[in-house]
Amino acid sequence: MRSSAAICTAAGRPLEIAEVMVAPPRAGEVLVEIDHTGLCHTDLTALEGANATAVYPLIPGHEGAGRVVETGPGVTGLKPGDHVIPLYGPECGDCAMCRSDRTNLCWTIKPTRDRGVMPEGSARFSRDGEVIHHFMGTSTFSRYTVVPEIALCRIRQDAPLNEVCLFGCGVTTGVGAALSEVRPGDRVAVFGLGGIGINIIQGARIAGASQIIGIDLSGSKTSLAQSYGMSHFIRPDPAGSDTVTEIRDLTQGGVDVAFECTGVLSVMRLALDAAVPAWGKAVLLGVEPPGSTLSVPPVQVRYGKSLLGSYFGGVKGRSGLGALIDRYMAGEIDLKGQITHRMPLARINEGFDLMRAGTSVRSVVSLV
Ligand code: CXF
Ligand code: ZN
Repeated sequence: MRSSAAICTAAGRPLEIAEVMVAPPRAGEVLVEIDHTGLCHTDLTALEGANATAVYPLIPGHEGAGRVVETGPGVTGLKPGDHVIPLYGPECGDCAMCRSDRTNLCWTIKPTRDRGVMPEGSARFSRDGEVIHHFMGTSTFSRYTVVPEIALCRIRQDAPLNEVCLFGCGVTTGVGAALSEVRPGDRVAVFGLGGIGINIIQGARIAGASQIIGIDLSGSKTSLAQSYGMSHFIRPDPAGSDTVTEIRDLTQGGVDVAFECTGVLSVMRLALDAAVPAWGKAVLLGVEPPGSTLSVPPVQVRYGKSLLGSYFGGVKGRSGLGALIDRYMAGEIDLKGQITHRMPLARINEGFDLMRAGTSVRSVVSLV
């Protein structure tokens, strides 16, 4: 079938809005009509040639919500009309990772996903006979996309697709990480107040943190961060200020949990240093430049600090996302405040301009 889509033809080019052909779903696959999609910084890495899994030309997008149009042979858990969120991290349900409660990762289809094709080995998108690759297994910048059944979470029908698309990445990543790492009364630091950082603040408040310190070089997100629960803000002055000392002074010695959402190695080290001795945790979310290594004083770890990471908020995509969406529907999680811009697919490049300029938190694009 025909579908309008935003295509990234090569690194460094603006997205091309064009019609593509979408082939029918094969075994275990599902054709989904995307209703709305958010724009995430990881999509920008594909546009800029900084994503190792980007195979050009490709259709980006991984923060969408839509409805099932058609199921391929062997699909048993979904039917046309079901509302779904595509998952860049699938849940097959029977690999060692899925069977373990220690991780939410599932690598069953990672090799093909990271080559821009379906698990069977080929792409469903084409234009004038040329193959167009998938991105992150989701390609939500196409009105119609094909996704493996194991990478789709069925959601309640009353959840508004033009908002809950954010659970496809940013909200789940941030709120989920905070809910799994923060205990009531904890003092928390969040380095980087972008789309992930502000959702960590929101999650830390829900988890009952007593103090939430936000740290960012720009002051543009402070009022949103405050409305989500930030109690203190530090804007480091690159020439001189000592952020770690400031955090220790505010917290009588350090935070229980420090979240790193910038991907800058020196900030990762600050997060570990800002964690309280003996039990403080530094949780890494930001993506480092390829091949980087981090240097840490082992004594901090020997005396009890931990350095850990978080992926998709620790949420198992198909079995765990529904509970988080229920908390949104119950009014516990806010989405509206972070949707700073809305636009149709035809204007998606403006959304990325806003992201580059740091003016937006989340832009949501309508495909219908
Ligand atoms: C992201 C989530 C935020 C941290 C970097 C990886 N995943 C998808 O965009
Ligand atoms: Zn993302």
